[in-house]
Amino acid sequence: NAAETPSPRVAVVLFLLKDKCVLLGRRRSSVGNSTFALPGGHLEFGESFEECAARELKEETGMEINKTELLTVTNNVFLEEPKPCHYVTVFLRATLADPEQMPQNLEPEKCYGWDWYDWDNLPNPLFLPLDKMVKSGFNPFPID
Ligand code: 8DG
Ligand code: MG
Ligand code: MG
Repeated sequence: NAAETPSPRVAVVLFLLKDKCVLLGRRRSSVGNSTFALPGGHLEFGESFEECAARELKEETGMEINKTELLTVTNNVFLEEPKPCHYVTVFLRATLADPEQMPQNLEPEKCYGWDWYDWDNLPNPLFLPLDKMVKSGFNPFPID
């Protein structure tokens, strides 16, 4: 029954890099509630990945980005959640347009708050798609 069969959706999420840190927020959601996750959300019709990342970061934190680059894509199936869902998740990285900008929690119904976390000392628990990447040895920082 097509009306009851859910479809995979595209999500775009952002490693916002600042020195050795990334921006994470603790989710308030039926999917991954209370876990630490990247800023991001659903790709809208007609949008580029870069536009989506910039829009979601602005909506969620008020901040603006520079130098957005595509990193990788993962397939994330959440069958155990109250509302089963499937995301093709596109990961980008960027830096702040103004390094002095501070994150505001502009969607407090979806997030307990944003903060910078040292990549070598990430908080727990991480949202499962991010946790899998970290455990596989993925590193979002450019090699210099
Ligand atoms: P929107 O209505 O603003 O478009 O969406 P949102 O409310 O911001 O959605 P979201 O849950 O933040 O992101 C959409 C999906 O993206 C989420 O349900 C699962 C997937 N996703 C991952 N990894 C991550 C991640 O690290 N952070 C976020 N925010 N979403 C992620 O697979
Ligand atoms: Mg959003
Ligand atoms: Mg979001």
